[in-house]
Amino acid sequence: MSEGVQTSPAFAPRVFSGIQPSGGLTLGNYLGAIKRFVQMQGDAPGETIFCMVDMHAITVWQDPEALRRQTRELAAGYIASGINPARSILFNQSQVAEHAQLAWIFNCVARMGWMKRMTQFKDKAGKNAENASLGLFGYPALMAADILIYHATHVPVGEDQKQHIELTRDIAAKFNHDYGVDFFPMTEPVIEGAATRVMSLRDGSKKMSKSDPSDASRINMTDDADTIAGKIRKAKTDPEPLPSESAGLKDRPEARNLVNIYAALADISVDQVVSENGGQPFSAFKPKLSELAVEKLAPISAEMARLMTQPDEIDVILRQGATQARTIAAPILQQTYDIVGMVR
Ligand code: AQP
Repeated sequence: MSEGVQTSPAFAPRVFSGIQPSGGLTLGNYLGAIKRFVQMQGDAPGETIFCMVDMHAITVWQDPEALRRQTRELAAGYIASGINPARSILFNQSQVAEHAQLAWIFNCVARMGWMKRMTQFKDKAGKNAENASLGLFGYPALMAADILIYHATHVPVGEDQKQHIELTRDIAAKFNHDYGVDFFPMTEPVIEGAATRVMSLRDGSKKMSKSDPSDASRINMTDDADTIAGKIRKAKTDPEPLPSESAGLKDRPEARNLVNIYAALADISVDQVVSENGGQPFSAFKPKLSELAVEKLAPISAEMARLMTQPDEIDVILRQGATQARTIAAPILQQTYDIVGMVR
């Protein structure tokens, strides 16, 4: 079991997480999410459920053909990284209608003021919030439904999703309170490791993101060795050599980011990275980081490419996963409807 996972006595432990097929997978998604999903698949005592959240992706414009390709490529990324459809439930969100059905109930539980405080909405809507989709505003209610339709107790995520998990708990608590039940669990976020917030290679104050207009800001899981090496060579740093202690990374966001990435890829601590490389200039550290990144990512991207030659097989896996997911989700939705007072 992963370090941060403590089970609630009232609810059986169950892990859920999702990723948007809103672009190609990045190193941030891999280190902050998928790599840890794979660890939890091996360690967690209950079911592990992983999703391609295509309904979240369309909260901003997605070209239909690109969305289909990105959904299959994300499934290939999960499988190539080690998610085994025989051990975890793997599917795309739109095939399990219960997510959207529970989201409607939660739209009626959550308050406008809660949504207005969400930093992801403010970041994504930018200055033109009036023109953002209603779906983007309601994104956290759908995310709460993704989690709670399985009574998931633990959600591994990157740091950026912490606020949304807190909102999920607020929605669960208000639903339980309003209807006088103890029906939805207080889900725990699991935010662990050296790379819970991988930053842009061009700007240490911005998160590495699939939708960043600059391709140089991120490492894509499909990048080849030369592209990875080129992006790391050009990654922004400062002129100082690496410190010998992790405290020396304070106020050096770009340096800290590269060290964190190294630690997460090598499965060692940040302290170990700096103690082994302290005093070196970045011109010496960057080639080491490139070599490590290529060693870890090349087998995954080769397997993704192989899986993408068989899209029909990916679709079969997703349909089977959706059927399994529905066996858990459908009774929970029916019980929710009963609690709310819907006649059936
Ligand atoms: N830079 C990151 N560092 C660590 N974890 C990250 N995650 C995303 N970026 C980083 C984690 O990946 C999971 C899936 O994220 P998502 O696709 O649902 O949405 P996101 O967080 O908005 O990711 P992107 O890449 O920034 O997508 P776009 O550009 O479409 O918005 C989550 O667990 C997230 O924490």
